[in-house]
Amino acid sequence: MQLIDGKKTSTDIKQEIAAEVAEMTAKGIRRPHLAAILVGHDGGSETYVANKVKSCAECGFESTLLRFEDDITEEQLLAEVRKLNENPEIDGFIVQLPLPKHIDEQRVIETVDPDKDVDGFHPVNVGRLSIGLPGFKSATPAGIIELLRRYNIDTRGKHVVVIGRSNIVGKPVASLLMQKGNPGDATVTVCHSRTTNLPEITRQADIIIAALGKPGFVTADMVKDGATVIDVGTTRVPDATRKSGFRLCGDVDFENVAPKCEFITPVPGGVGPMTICSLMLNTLQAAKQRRGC
Ligand code: BQF
Repeated sequence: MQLIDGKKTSTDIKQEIAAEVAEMTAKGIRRPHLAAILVGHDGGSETYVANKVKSCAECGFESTLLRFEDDITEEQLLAEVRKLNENPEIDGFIVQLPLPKHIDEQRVIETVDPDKDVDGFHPVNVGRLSIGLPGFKSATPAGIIELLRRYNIDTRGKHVVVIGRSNIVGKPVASLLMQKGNPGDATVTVCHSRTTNLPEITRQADIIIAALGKPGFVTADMVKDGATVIDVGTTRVPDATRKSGFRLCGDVDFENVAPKCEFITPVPGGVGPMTICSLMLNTLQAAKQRRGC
């Protein structure tokens, strides 16, 4: 069993980005600038946005955090999005999800200029990804692909079983892995809450990508010997022994699954840090495009 260290890989990549930004600024080119909109005070969202702001500093980016209370109206939020679209100082921005229930997330996503959509959630970028054109790729799938690449995990001709069909992880990671190339050239099965005989399908997988958001869902009986398991789950589970009052729980029963695996990602320290790092790569790309370099 080999552990896939997403924390270390993301640190390496952030250093590579910082070196490139240092070269840019030495040439007199303005550093990348990421903005984030955070609505309300959800604990998870607060942590995720703080991770993103901290990573910007590590990469040598500028960052701006715009905070609004959860009673902001949809029209007010859309106006803020349009301001960022038009602000020439901002290379890319994100609107931290989830949003309060009275706001139509899809409408917000579709208001972001696709050229500043570093989350890769706009239908234009989703479409580009699905047909293999350049564009901003959703950060978690891009992070998973980068881990497979850096650990030389061959996906060609392999059976990948994705559990979960979200627009942000399941669907785009399935798209990327079925494309030509390596990582790519995989035979991909996408399973979800209506799949029958799920363990029968996952037992046929060379690579399992668990992205359903149910702690400990993937158990040892669902995994064949020598499989690679990528755990995308990051559920906060109450834990009185921690000073934060919770711990992060993956979708995989790590303790019992890990001994059967060739490779496995831990939670925390697996896919999560790579998600942040892909957002940084998208922001660097946005800045370079806007500066014509
Ligand atoms: C780690 C996210 C669900 C819904 C909205 C590092 C993150 C998480 C874990 C992180 C996530 C999950 C993010 C670890 C961003 C990943 O050390 O294991 C980083 O910050 N994430 C998000 O922005 O929105 C979400 C999960």
